[in-house]
Amino acid sequence: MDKRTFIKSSFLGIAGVFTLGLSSKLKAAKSRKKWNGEFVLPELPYPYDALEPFFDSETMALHHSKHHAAYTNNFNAAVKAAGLTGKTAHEILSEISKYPAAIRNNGGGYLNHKMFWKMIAPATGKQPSKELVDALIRDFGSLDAFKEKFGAAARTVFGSGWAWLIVGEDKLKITSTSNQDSPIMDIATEKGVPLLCLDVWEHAYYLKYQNRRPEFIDAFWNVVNWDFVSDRYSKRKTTATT
Ligand code: MN3
Repeated sequence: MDKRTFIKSSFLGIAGVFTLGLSSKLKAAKSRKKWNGEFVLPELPYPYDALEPFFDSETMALHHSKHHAAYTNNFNAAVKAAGLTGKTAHEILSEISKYPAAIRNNGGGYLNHKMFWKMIAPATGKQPSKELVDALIRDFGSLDAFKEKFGAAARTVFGSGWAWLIVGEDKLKITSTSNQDSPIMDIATEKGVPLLCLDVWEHAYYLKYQNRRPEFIDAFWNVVNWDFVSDRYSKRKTTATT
């Protein structure tokens, strides 16, 4: 082998190794797309201070990085212990009557917060779509009457829980749940597809609003992500799959 051929073949050898390395990396990336059954704390679609002054930065940071993170970790542990790995959160919650309390509480906490973060967003002053407004007028009388009724449901949750706007079988409904229960659970008295929810656990508002839950509920209307909620209504989406 002369010097030139040697250099050429060495170069091809290096290029070959490089190409092989790249293609195995691509294969690995493709195989990663298959879900491994582990629930992951979702990133917030906005910074912690983006909902100021309505929802304060410190509450948002603790609520997401501590509370929601704990529900997520505990849900993973409970799912593993019960041998349910591979089922989606929606699948598990829709047959929650079969499972232990740790799955009900932490699975609800995991999925409720995952929905909640998407249903709120930095204030834009936007309103619901015409299609959704028409449905709210049909079922509650007016947009203001809907807000009043939803607010009343949120104010009157005794202790910890959530207020919900759901798509029921034939119309929109307002309901509330205790603890981390949700309208997608088979044990719910009012079942339906959630369009909008509000967390009224004290951890959601106490740092800024202390015992003034009604003020927190009033502030909530400024940060409702009506684009997302209207889109959910137009597609009648079921809840997130994981
Ligand atoms: Mn919470």
